[in-house]
Amino acid sequence: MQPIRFSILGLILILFVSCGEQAPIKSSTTGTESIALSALADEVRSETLRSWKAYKTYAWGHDVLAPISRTHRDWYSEPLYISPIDAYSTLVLMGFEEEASEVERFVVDSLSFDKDVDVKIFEVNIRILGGLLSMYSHCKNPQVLDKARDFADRMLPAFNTPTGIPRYWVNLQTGESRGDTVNVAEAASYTFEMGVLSHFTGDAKYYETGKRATRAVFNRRSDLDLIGEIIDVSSGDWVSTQSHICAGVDSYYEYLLKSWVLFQDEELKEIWDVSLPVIHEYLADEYDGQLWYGRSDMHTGEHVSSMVTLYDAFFPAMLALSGDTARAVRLQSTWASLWNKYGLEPMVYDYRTGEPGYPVYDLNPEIMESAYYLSRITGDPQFVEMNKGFWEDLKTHCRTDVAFASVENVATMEPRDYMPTFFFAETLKYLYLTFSPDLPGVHIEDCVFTTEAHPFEKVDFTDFKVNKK
Ligand code: DMJ
Repeated sequence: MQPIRFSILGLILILFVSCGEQAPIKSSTTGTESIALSALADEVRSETLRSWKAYKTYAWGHDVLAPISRTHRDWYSEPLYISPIDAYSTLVLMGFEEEASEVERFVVDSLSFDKDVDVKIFEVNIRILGGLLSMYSHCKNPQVLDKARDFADRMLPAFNTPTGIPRYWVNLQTGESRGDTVNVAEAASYTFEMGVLSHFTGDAKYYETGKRATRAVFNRRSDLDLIGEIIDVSSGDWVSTQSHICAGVDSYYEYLLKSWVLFQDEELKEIWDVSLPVIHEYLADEYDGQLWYGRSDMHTGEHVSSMVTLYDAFFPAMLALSGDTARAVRLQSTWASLWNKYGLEPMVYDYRTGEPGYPVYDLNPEIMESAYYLSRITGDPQFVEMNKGFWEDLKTHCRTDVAFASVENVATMEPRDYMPTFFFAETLKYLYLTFSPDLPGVHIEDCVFTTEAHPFEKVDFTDFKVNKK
């Protein structure tokens, strides 16, 4: 049982430190309902502006707003301006062009990545590189693309390992990297941002780097076609052989599918097609009348743990995007029942004991993201209703005088003095999109969203040619 203990400890540490073919969209809103929906969209929009103003008042120039003490936090010894870069695409989508332009000007005029700080390669890829690329795709300012390329070039030395899987940390100034043990999400969630950068710059090296890391993980799958959880970037040996779709693995699967949808790269589709059936065969767990995805050993396929994370609620969206609406609907109902048990979700939960493993709720988006995808793909109003309910709960338990705050414990709703950057990037965006069904050009039929919800229009990638099979 040793590997299981290690994995759960690893998971808690991770949490602390921090279109396939789609069914046509069915519209089922009546006139009155659409007025009610647009009122909700307006409310989300004005709450976003209120939170943005709080960020600007109390945390401008820094990474994150601390919404209760009304001050700021930085991830490292020097700020990298993570909240505004992450918020930009949401500000644009909601029509806050002036606020977005201010971020763009700051990025171009005042932000330098020439800083002697070690950054977490996974986190900065999805938030900073992804944010800058979506900024460029909107504003088309070549200086923004230069910033994105400069940032990616500072990330690349981390991938200089025998396996091609990046080390955990890289120093933005010296390129020195460290941390030989990474989880699968940290190992291989780079094809999307790196592919976009290759497409925009015409330089294939970025996408090739991302794909090499993805192949390195897939090529180390077991005879059952399962992958593990934690890997050594030098030896390529599995450090934890626990297989799951939870935090620490999630975006690896997400990027197989989404990179295929955006770039039409057959190789990624083939990896997804090998991976998905064994997820259903070995990880799916029918328990107490509900569908869960638990944890199994990658070599034996035996179930080893029923500890799940709220991040796993990204999976209904992926199932729906890949065409498996029936499973997506069932799984979403499992997650909704967990949310409704508390009124928010605990970050870690054991579905067999019914106890939280880690009771924090960090304003995470995944359950709302999946409700949004299902609302688009099925047209069933129950998913809009779901997001209405989640939004009500967020306002009840997380809204503060100036913005929104995470919660230390979903049983007590004790607030936590932190508003993560993905609250701007993802949570508010998916709610707004759910309540704005008629907004043109920004929904999943037209865009593919990164794991941090930065949108890229499919039409811009129809001539993607880099390193496709
Ligand atoms: C986001 O930062 C990304 O979606 C990441 O891939 C996992 N989930 C968090 C928010 O919960």
